[in-house]
Amino acid sequence: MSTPQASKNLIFLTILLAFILSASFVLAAPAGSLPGPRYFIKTSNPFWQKSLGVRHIFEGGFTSDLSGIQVALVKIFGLEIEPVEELHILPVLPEEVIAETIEKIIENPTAKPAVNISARVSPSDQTPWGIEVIYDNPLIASTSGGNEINVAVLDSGVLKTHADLKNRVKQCKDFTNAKTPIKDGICDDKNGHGTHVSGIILADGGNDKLGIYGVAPEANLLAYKVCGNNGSCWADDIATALRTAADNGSNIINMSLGSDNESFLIKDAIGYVVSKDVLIVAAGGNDGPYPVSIDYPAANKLVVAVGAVDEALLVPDWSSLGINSSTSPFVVEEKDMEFGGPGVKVESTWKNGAYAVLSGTSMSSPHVAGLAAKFWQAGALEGTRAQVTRDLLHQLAKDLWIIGDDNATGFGLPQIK
Ligand SMILES: [Ca+2]
Ligand SMILES: [Ca+2]
Ligand SMILES: [Ca+2]
Repeated sequence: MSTPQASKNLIFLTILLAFILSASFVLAAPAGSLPGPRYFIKTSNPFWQKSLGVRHIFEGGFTSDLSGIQVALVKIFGLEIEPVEELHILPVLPEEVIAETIEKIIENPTAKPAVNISARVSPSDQTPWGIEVIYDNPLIASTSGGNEINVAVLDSGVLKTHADLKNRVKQCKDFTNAKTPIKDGICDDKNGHGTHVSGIILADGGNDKLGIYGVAPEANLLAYKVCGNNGSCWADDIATALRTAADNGSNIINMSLGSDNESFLIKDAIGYVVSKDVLIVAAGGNDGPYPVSIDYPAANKLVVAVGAVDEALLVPDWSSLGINSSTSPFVVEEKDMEFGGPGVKVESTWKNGAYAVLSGTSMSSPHVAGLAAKFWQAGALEGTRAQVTRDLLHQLAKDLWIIGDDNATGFGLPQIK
């Protein structure tokens, strides 16, 4: 039984607690510094949402950046919390490739966004080797396809003004801003990774046709920045970007990012996205050559996982491995690698308006995503296009590595025949 005095005390304590919680939130997030660590708080009570601050609301709870004091207080009050998974973009940069990238940037002292024709820098190859093998044509001069297909790239953003991308950008959103969980019209890429990945999918050579070509140069780019400039990405921001991409008409989503552990927030979002007939393609990971080194979200069976191959179509040591050899062959299951794609010394668009050569499964995934855009079955029955496209990619795969469905390249390298 509570006496009037007891309830007065309770009200006082509640106000005091709210004050401490919000004060510690302010202290925990000084201007200019990255907040975090981030937690999922398992309650939908508005009091806690208000006191701790809401990043994103999900079923059964919400996320927030909590200070040590807040974590301690929340635990005293018996709330269940768990850390939000942190993922990373996945380029591998062997020494020789770093040298090549730096050299390329030094080579181009006008290393600024190419805003006019005089600042134009040419790629070393307009149709790099990855494009040649995907098109199965070593003499190809330009690419085509992807008209009216929307490809969302969840990455470090994009250089919207790059000559080979500026006509492709349809949407640009930032999910990493500390204060505003979704910012429209902003997707600056200070890392470069997202610009590189986007170019592999849909660079269109630019108005002057002197630039580089991606796999499907008529596709539209939805550039969703989910990773900070240091390359790390919070799972709740990714989950929100996935749902936003599906709700904004994406047909295909590329995620050249991953982590060893599965995030339940991303897993739930993938289920939603796939129910909207969207195909998700992701980098298999650069943690090889050990068994089960495949990363999530690629390891999710609803997601197309892509490992790396080099120009000789051999698998580099660092490309992650799935468990295909111990599951049913040519049936995609959890932790299976699904394809091998060009991922060693891949040239593409860069954050300075020029071009860079990078290696990693981050580069393999967009080759397959671009091919999916090219093959997207616009005429197929509503609700089945993603699966029809995925099946077609399986049928067009050229067997690589160990004969049959293998841990490094799954069905093989999908090619245009
Ligand atoms: Ca998978
Ligand atoms: Ca299998
Ligand atoms: Ca094989």
